[in-house]
Amino acid sequence: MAEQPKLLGALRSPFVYRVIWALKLKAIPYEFIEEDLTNKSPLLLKYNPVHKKVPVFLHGDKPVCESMIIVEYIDEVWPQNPLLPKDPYERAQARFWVKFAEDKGTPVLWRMFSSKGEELEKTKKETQEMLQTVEEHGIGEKKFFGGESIGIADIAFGICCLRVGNH
Ligand SMILES: N[C@@H](CCC(=O)N[C@@H](CS)C(=O)NCC(=O)O)C(=O)O
Repeated sequence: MAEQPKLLGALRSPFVYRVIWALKLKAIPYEFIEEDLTNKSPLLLKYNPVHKKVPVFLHGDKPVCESMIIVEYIDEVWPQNPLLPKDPYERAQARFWVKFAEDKGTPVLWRMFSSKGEELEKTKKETQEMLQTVEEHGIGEKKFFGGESIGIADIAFGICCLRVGNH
């Protein structure tokens, strides 16, 4: 039997949940290794020497870093319950919203959670505008970004809800 993949993570890291969700949606058994980010393990430093951050996905002894790159990798290796559409144009659209989540969605929301006073009013407004953009142009009348089933853009944005849930 092939060795289970391993996920180096920390359950307080929102980025790690993207990988957990992808693995769960595809019903892939894996081993979770909890990292102490205040005292990083030799395993983390070995497998993510560039950023030294979680998540790191270990497939055999091959490490993959960066949450959304890991999600795409998992989708390519385990094609059941696909997270990216087959159609090239729809794939481009899904990647557009993943990039939007990375560049704009999560940074705007998290700035709001850590701001106070006047800055909070400004970041609240930015967050409302960002969410309105997602509603109008990303999801529209659909259930998920890609239509009727959860896809890669939903996974990218999902951590916004996690953050909300933590506050
Ligand atoms: N862009 C990365 C971000 C990962 C990240 O920021 N991970 C944090 C935990 S939330 C981390 O490992 N921080 C440790 C550090 O900065 O030293 C991804 O999407 O995987």
